[in-house]
Amino acid sequence: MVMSHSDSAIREKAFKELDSFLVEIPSWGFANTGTRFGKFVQAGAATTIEEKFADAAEVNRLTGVTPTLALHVLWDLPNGLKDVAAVRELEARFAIRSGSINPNLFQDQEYKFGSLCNPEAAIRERALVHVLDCVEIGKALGSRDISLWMADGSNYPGTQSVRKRIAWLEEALSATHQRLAPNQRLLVEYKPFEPAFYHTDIADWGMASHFARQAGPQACVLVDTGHHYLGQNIEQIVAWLLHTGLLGGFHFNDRRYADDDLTLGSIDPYQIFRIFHEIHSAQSEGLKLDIAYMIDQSHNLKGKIEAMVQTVVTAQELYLKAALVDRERLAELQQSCDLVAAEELYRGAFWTDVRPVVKEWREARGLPADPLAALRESGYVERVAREREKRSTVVGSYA
Ligand code: LRH
Ligand code: MN
Repeated sequence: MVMSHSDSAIREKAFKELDSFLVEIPSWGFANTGTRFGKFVQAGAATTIEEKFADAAEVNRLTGVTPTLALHVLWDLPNGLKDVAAVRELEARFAIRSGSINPNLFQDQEYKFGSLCNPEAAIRERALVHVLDCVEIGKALGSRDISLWMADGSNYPGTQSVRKRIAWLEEALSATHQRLAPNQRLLVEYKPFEPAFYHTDIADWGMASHFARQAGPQACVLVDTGHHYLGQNIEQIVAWLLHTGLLGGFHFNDRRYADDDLTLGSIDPYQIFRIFHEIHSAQSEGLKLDIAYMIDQSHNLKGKIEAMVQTVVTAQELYLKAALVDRERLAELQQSCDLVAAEELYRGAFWTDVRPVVKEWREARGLPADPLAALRESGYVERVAREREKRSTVVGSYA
């Protein structure tokens, strides 16, 4: 069903929804990334934090909804607090603010048997020092969220004490919570497996919820859409986190098999629609929500800036489709268990082509009606590829 422009009420609602929807983009999404089987280098990929801010500014110029850039500390601030002044300068030059601060507890050799859950107290201590440094970097940059994902786990049964590791992590997250500024949040990200293939210390939403509650009121749960077993009902998990007041944010991406980190909506756009529906429902029932919508993808084959713009546009469209569900009518049909009518109303919104009204919103906001076409017309990708090809820097590790 194509939305007709005459639906001024819907148009007004659409504009309001689109005005409120901001997406945070990851610095590592602009860098050369790959899999364990290799990395296909793109000449125009960003390798310096300056280039990552420049690419983020281009995405924000085209979409108008990505004012913040998620930073991964070891990759973007290798000298920690000493790099804050330089990042502040980049923020001012590119009018892009630093977003969530991501500690890196998975790269160093000493984290072979874990970081905050490592049996060796000295290694746990050093890992905690890194996380506390990230909290201070967040304060110095005015970033609200400390977004914590850990690779911690084991590969073989009997080789680690799962319960001892739970206690060590509780201790570390409480110490981290105590260090937070009043406006800061600790986002606890779960992942069922990889790189650990027997147990992962924060493997699912239940464990992440426990650690968040146990750490304190400024801790909540981050849902990476790629961090679920196939067949898991992710929107039900979102409904639970909304109900328990623990939903802090999302890492959006798509997958066919595991944590594939593909572009949002490329495999199962209906999944993201179902998630957004739970959020819009909670909001329409008066729940006060504070959700960080973030992208976490690795663009191994697609052009990195193109993939980022495509992802932001897809997120806007799916967010708006879900916002247009007639919730009042749906509640009646749910109450009367009129299954087919309820499903047709719900799915009908997903079938709705919102692209015309999103284009109208962009034009009304002085933005290019078609950001992807505008990117191609801008020649930005070709220009930075020429500029960056000249530099002879070696390509770094993950990002
Ligand atoms: C782990 C993860 C985490 C990031 C990393 C780049 O799979 O989702 O959020 O730190 O990807
Ligand atoms: Mn993630």
